[in-house]
Formats: sequence, structure tokens, C-alpha cells
Amino acid sequence: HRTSVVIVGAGPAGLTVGSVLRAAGVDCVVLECETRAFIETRPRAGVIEEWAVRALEERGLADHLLKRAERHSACEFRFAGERHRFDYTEVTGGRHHFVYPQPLLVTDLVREYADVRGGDIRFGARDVRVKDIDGDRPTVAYTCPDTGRRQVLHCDFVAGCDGARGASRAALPARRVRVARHDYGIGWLALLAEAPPSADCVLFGMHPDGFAGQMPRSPEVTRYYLQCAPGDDPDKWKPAKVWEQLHRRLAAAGAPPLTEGPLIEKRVLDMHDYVVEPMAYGRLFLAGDAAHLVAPIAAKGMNLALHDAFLLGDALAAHFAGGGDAALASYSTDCLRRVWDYQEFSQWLSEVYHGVSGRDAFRAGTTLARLRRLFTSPVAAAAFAEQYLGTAARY
Ligand code: RFL
Repeated sequence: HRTSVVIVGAGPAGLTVGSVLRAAGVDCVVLECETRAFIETRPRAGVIEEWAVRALEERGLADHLLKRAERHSACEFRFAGERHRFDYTEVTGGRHHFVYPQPLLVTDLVREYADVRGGDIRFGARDVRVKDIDGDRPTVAYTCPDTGRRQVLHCDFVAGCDGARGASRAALPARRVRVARHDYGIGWLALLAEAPPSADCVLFGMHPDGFAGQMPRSPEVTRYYLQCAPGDDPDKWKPAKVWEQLHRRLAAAGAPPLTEGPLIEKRVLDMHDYVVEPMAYGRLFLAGDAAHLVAPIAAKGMNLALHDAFLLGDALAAHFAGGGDAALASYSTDCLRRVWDYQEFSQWLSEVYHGVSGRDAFRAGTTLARLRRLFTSPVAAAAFAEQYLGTAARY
């Protein structure tokens, strides 16, 4: 079988690349190891930056999102027993965050790619192997779930969009890429509660016991985070202990109590980042978490995945339209600028979240000073808002 582009992975990155290619009339195949039902319900991200929503809209990919996503205009920091609302829409003269659960975005994108634009997508593809990326005829082999047989796809380009644990990254020759890693040495217990949000905006609790966060996802489901030891056992966190810690770490004068509910997800995330440089070699182009992981501290991962996907989709479409390969040549450099910018902000924000916990009184003092500055210096507030909402510059 021959096609122009094989896309490995049907996450936000792969499906967006596929939809952009279909709109440009470019032949492609998406290979996904899970089932459609699984990827349409896997809970994860929720925050989409406004520039990314506009970019999806320009490509006809945001109809549902624009009807159903919530628009957020503020977040609230709680520290030293007080609550401080940060109205980023006011600070930036009208910019917002959109809250739209990742499974809904994936559902919209699968429908658009496969059902509306007639894209070829193969679910349950096992043992995907990417080969011959340094020639002009790469191949992607996989095992078909129905027949158990190996299939080989011949193509011009491979888009490696298979996330942090994918297979395509392994096809990059180790001598030609550098993987930069950072480990925060911190764990987060990531929770989903079947309960309405406890506040109409994102809450950040900076507490000597550790960070706690609340992120509205929908009227029925709310995400919470609790800082914990890396590698901690989620089963040790019984519901009573979870809620006791959430109440304690998010407590502030005048704050309404949290709305409790059954915990439908409980996982420990070890906070770490990596960046693969360059993000491309030969005919293989990585996009999204396959190329860079950013700990969910600043809710940036899916936004970076979308940014890569727009650039890669457009660059491949330009190639097949005879528009040259300049965009493919600069793809990695163009993506990495935003990647490093968001990594830096996540590190900065990690210190804000975690600096008051533990026994280091000096670090706690400087962290509280950093927090207070957001509410006393308009310049500091503007800088924070710009990075929190994501660089608005044309991607
Ligand atoms: P995905 O979404 O992981 O999709 C990759 C797809 O590839 C498939 N796959 C394979 N297919 C074939 N062969 C293989 N060998 C394969 N291996 C994997 C997978 O099944 C999957 O369908 O990567 P993509 O597209 O790069 O998207 C990245 C985002 O999913 C990720 O960055 C975000 O979820 C990160 N993130 C957040 N990002 C935000 O922008 N805002 C947020 O609010 C936010 N919250 C979060 C998050 C990530 C979290 N976790 C679980 C780490 C909250 C959490 C808890």
C-alpha cells in the first residue's frame, strides 16, 4: 500500500495533521494503537489557549468547541490563608482561556478527519515500526488487529505523533538527536472528581503541606491535583485523606467549601520534562508529546501539540502543492522556540506552586514575594498573564 503521509498516533497532534492534510487533498493514513472508543474517552487536558482555538477555527476544526467550551477570564491564588483573584482577561485587554476536555476535542477531530473529510484511520494497529527515514521512501509496518498479519505502508513522509510512550521516536538515529531532560523531583496526585467545580475558575493553593489545584472541566466533573512524593502509591490516598488535604491546602479566608464527590480517576504523575532536538530527521517529523513532554504544571502540553501540528500540516501540504520545502526545513526550529518558552514558564510556575512547601524557609520567603509581586506590580502581572495565556504571536 502507498500513501503520501503516514501519521502515527491519533491524539490532538496526529488528528490535526491529518485533518489539515485532508483539507489540502493530501493522501494519508493514521495508525492508532487504541480503539476509537478508548481515545474518545481518555481524560487528560482541559485548557486550550485562545490562539490555538483561533487556529483550529481557521481550519474548520472548532465548530463544536466554540459552542461548548467555557471561556475563563481569571484564576485564583490561595496562599498564607488569603485568596487573590487574578483577572487575566482584564490584564491583557480581553484574552481568555478555553476549557474543553481533551476527549471532546479528540472526538471532534476524529469525526472531522475520518467521517467528514474521508480520512483513512486504522485503530488497534500493533507493533508499529518506522523505517528507512533517511531515504525518500520510508515505510511504516504494523500488525493488523483483525488478521494478525503484518502490513507495510510505503510513504513519502512519516509524522510521529504517538505521544510520550510512542514508537516513532525510536527511529531517530541516537547520534543525530539530543534529548534534554528535566526532573522536578515532585509528584502530583491527579484526580478527577464526579462533582461540580468548587469555584468558577482555576484555583492554585500554595501551602506548607504542598501544592493543591482545582481545574473545572465540566458542570459534572472537576480535576484536582495534590502534590505528593514522586512514585507515591495512589491507593494510599483514600478519599477521606484526599478531601482532608484538598480542604486544608485550598483553605482561605472567605472561600466557600469544596464540593466533594466520588473520585473517578486517581493517578500519580512524576513531574518531568524532555525535549528532543531536532524534532525531525530525514523523512520523519515528530509532533506533540512524541517530541517534547512538558509536565502539566502550566497546562501547556496539548497547546504545544496543536502548535506543532499546524506547522507540520501546513509544511507538508505546501510540499505536495509544489510550494517548496522551506517550511519543512525550518519546522523543528519553528516549533522549538515555543517549546522552550513554555518549558521555561512551567519551571518558573513550578517554583511558585511548590516553593512554600517543605522545610526551606528561605525558599518559602522568596516564593511568597514572587506571588505578592503578581498582585502589586502591574508589569509583573502583565508578564505572567502573557505567558499563562500563551504567546499570542502568529504561530
Ligand atoms: P497523545 O494525546 O498522547 O496522543 C498520542 C496517540 O498515539 C497513540 N499511540 C500509538 N499509536 C500507534 N502506535 C504506537 N506505538 C502508539 N503509542 C501511542 C496513543 O494511543 C494516542 O492516541 O499525544 P499528542 O497528540 O502529542 O497530544 C499531547 C497531549 O495529549 C498532552 O500534551 C496533554 O494531555 C498534556 N496535558 C495538558 N495539556 C494542556 O495543554 N492543557 C492541560 O490542561 C493539560 N492537562 C495534561 C493535562 C496531561 C495529563 N497527563 C495525563 C499527563 C493533565 C494531565 C493529567
